[in-house]
Amino acid sequence: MKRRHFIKNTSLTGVGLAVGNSLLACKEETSNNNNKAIVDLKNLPLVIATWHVLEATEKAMAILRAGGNALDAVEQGCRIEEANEKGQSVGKGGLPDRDGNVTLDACIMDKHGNCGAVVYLKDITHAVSVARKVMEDTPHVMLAGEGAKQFAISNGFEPEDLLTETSKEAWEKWKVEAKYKPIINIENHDTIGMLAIDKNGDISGACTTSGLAYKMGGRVGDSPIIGSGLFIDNEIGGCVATGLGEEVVKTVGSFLVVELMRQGKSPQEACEEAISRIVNKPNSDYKNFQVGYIAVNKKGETGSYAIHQWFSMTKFQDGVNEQILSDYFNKA
Ligand code: SD4
Repeated sequence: MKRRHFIKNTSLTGVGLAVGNSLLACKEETSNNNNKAIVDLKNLPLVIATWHVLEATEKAMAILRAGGNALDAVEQGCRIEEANEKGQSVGKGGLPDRDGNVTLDACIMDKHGNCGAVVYLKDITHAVSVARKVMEDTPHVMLAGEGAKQFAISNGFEPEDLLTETSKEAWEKWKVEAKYKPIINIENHDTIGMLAIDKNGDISGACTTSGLAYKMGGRVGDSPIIGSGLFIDNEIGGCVATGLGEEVVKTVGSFLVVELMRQGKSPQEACEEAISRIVNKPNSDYKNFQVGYIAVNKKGETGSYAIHQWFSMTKFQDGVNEQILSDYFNKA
């Protein structure tokens, strides 16, 4: 059940270009099981993303401010980091697997609950856009490997070598000892998960990554798995994850956060509870890996939480685009 009330606010007329204001102040009541949210759309649009990605959120906000929808915003925002060769965890310039192959995972989800994903995609920079094509132009939700690549090429994506000189050098250095050990906040940095709410109050999200550096050939993480790396429920909110994907998958992290918000938790409380499910497992090895979540609810409230220090969220709302350091569990 969903009811909408549009209240014309004449005092805002004429300042429609001002950041954070909309010509119509709009209230929306959503009700779903136990949760009821009164949405005040004057705080919108907003965009949040994992880590320090000010250019990506800037791009997404430009689309939202121009009246674009949340789906276009998250896709275009993620593409900024995919094209950024300096980011070694996403798109072009991503660190390779043990055999020197850069393989990408990405997914996207819209306000209707539609989703698309690609896994183990080689030679195509904009994995998030291929994921969107899977969602919109195929009867499937996920394409893998060679099939995903051929689908991308047949849709006009140009194949290119994603392994840059810098990432190749790092891999060659790694091969000397060839020890696989995820390093907290280092090899995870820059994987991008993004959530946006547009001026209509509709939510979309996307997630794109080259996955963990020096992973086994064929390994797929949480990022392209709907419910783990990303989940959107337009009645409730959205969540994206970053960090050691295996641990996120084991707790179906992003779906868990959204369901906790449905039960009435704030985005911050929901992210904290999802992290506690990981660290409180018997024999959890959490001291040796990082997981971080960011979340937004239908009211435009946000939260972020991680196991370890130095995880951050980039948030663009009310004209302010800023990096916000997350609170974290491991304070010992
Ligand atoms: C993965 N979760 O492949 C990804 C990596 C990541 O920030 O998010 N890094 O496990």
